[in-house]
Amino acid sequence: MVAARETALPLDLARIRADFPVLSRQVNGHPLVYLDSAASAQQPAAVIDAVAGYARAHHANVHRGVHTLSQEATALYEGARERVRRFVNAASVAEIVFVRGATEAINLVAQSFGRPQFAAGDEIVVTRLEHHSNIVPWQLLAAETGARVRVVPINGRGVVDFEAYLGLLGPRTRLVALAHVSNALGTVLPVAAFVAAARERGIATVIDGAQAAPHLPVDVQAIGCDFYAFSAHKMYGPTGIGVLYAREALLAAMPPWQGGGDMILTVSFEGSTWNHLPHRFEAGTPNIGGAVGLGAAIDYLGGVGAARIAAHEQDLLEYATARLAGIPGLTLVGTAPDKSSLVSFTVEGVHPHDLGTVLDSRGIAVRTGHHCAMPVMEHFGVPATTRASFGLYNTRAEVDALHAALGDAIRMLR
Ligand code: 7TS
Repeated sequence: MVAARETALPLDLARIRADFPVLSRQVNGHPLVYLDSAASAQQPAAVIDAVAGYARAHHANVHRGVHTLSQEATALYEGARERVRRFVNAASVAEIVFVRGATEAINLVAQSFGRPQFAAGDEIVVTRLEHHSNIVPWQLLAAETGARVRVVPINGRGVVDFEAYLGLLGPRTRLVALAHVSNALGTVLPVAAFVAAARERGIATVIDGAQAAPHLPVDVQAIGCDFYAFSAHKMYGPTGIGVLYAREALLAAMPPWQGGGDMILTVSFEGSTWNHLPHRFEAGTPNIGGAVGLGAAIDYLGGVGAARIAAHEQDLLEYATARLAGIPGLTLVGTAPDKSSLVSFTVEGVHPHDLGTVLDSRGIAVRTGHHCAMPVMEHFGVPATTRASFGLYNTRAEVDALHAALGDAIRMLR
């Protein structure tokens, strides 16, 4: 992918790992092997220090403050917005709305873009591999408006059926919502092609980029989408902060979704007027420290380099795939040709939760369960999988540790 186009020098993993304080801790008497970055990635000292530095020296409420600290806090907060704009290549900071995370971003689109416009019989198209946060907000919207959610199928490898998708786009389709990368399967979707087909038909597009932002370069203008959602905590930033990118023309026409301070220009009992974009969509005191941390995470990722990160993670993915495929009774769930850095699997005769517990006793953190993607589990006929997901700090040696521990755990549990 990108790594192939650019020269990607290998990462200096010892240096990278030293940037992440938590990676030096022991868990249950073993060095931590953190393979759950798809749920929440660890934070480098640069992020931790940026958040603490803000709290120590600059904290105050943002906007409308004449005093020095308020102006510093505002500059830091708005500086983070500009970093996000550059990170996703948005045309303007007016298109960058800070939210709690991907979940809130998608709910904002459903409630503020969808609810006022959609009517009975309108259709919302999602794919079968979506995280619940890109399904349930549309179901809620459908219940409120009489619209219908239609589902694009996936195949046995976890690839979304593009022909079936085209077949679902009809005169009543108002919106398409799809993941850039699947959290349960790792599938990378060719989102630009999906978006182009929707745009040709005048259909709005929402991309759930929660699993893409940490791993792939994101260019919202190249993708061509109307909305793009992601969370800081999956890209080495803090929890409680995320981003909705929204095309300015659409955002300008959307009613506010929450009312309160900061989103207004004037308030009177005769009626209120709304603030400029993007502040109209940020009611109340925002997560200022979180935004500062997200800005630091973006700087950190930029310092390491997207191409080098992608190359390293692809290497880990290929290595892990080959090693795990050699374990008798282990079945990989999600084998798309274009995959991001995680392996999801089942082991015959062993429950994922038992497996996860034994791995934890060896200091290895994996996630087990339905990964908030129950329709994916249903498709593959499994209640749950074990998922090992990789970040830029993981090593082949950690994959070896996983492999060895899996062998022992399977012998113990069968
Ligand atoms: N979309 C995708 C594709 C995700 O993977 C997640 C979280 C979300 C949306 C929601 O993000 P949030 O930050 O708003 O919660 N995924 C996972 C996961 O795979 N394991 O734990 C959370």
